Amino acid sequence: MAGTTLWFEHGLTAAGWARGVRISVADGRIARLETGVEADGAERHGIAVPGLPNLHSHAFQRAMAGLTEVRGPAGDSFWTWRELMYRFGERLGPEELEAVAALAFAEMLERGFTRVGEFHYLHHDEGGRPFADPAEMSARIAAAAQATGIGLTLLPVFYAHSGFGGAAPTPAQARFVHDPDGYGRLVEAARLAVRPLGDAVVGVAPHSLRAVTEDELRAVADLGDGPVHIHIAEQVREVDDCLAWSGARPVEWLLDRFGVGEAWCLVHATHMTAEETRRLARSGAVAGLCPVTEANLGDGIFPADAYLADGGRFGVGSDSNVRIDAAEELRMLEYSQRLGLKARNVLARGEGSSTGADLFRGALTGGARALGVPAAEGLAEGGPADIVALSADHPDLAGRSGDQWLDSWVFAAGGAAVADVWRAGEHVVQGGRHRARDGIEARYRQALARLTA
Ligand code: NGQ
Ligand code: ZN
Repeated sequence: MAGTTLWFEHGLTAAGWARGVRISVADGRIARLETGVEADGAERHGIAVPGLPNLHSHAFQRAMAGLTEVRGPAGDSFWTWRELMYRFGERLGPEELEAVAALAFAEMLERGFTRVGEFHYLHHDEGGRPFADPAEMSARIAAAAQATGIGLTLLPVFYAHSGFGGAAPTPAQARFVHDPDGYGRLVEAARLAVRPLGDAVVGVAPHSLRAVTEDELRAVADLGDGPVHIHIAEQVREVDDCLAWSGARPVEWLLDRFGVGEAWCLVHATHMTAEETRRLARSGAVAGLCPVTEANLGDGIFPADAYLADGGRFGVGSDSNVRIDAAEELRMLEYSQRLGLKARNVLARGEGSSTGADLFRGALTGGARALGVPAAEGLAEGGPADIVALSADHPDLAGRSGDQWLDSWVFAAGGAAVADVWRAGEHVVQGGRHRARDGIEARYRQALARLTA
């Protein structure tokens, strides 16, 4: 992409908002960023902001969006949803995974996300037998990332047990399971599989304290030099089971035994005491929040108010992909706090500060840390050319300026405000639509026809 030059009416740079922003792209990065300049023949666009990291996704679940909203025989919950999700996942082969992931990744780009942390655990074939290549399914995730252009932080999942204390996995979990040696081979193979992407990152992901023993967790956490992601305290039953097993709550248990720091991302640290909240905030780890999925699954409300007051870092993820929209995750995060606390502008950093803008900046830097890439609060020379252009013509953005653009994107316009997206300098979304959407959709429809036949 050498030679591409873009011009924006306004842009959020690392030094703040600027007018007349000209960006020269080389090798996927911002080689030069000038402000207060005329377009001078460069392509003209609206309001440029950095693309947001999506720190937690299970791409395959995109294909069951809307299919788990029928009431079952008694007490629908996260756990009854999980049974349906397992059943859906059982039929997905490599071709279906690639097709579904490509649609999910294209939609992430269309809605403002430019890098995804794919927490990937469908490793073995439909019968639970390992493929000849342990990274067969991981390679399909990589192929979907390549086809769409999204940045990939691949998080191969280690899964070995069905509950605390090393309980044997259930038959429905057969596709996920490794021993630590097999997992080591998977991570090696996954590193090879993502190499063609150029700027992919590979981390490690012990699934949850339910799925690993302490020794396994130590072995897995020691394996990588990248991010470590884990599901932690999403459900009240999970906290109760952990207490019954160990006498400690999940976050407490983890912080007591492991050197949880900047490399760690604790996904759905929903249920914490005030003390756990404070300790997690001070650890330097990132809380991985997935507000839309957490609402859909009835998880509970993360104590974001206290956590941010203690200096905690966070990012957002689309997780189950029942909806894919960066603005919507930030909006839902704030709205859950408003509903719980009966207050407004809960997560703004202070008086006079914009809630949408503060959430955006927080999720930008926290998300980057969680996905193992450098973080900045705006577009900057040397940074990746991962750029989202909001439409200056969208009526919800009319008459706005500065942080009001972010507030109006997050709380009013939502995803429809995203006009163009560049990822590593490639113009992947044009006029709100991924450039390969037609082919990706056709392949997705064929996969869905097979899955639902
Ligand atoms: C997952 N999803 O791995 O897809 C999980 C459900 C579990 C969320 N936690 C399975 N949202 O946690 O056991
Ligand atoms: Zn998850």
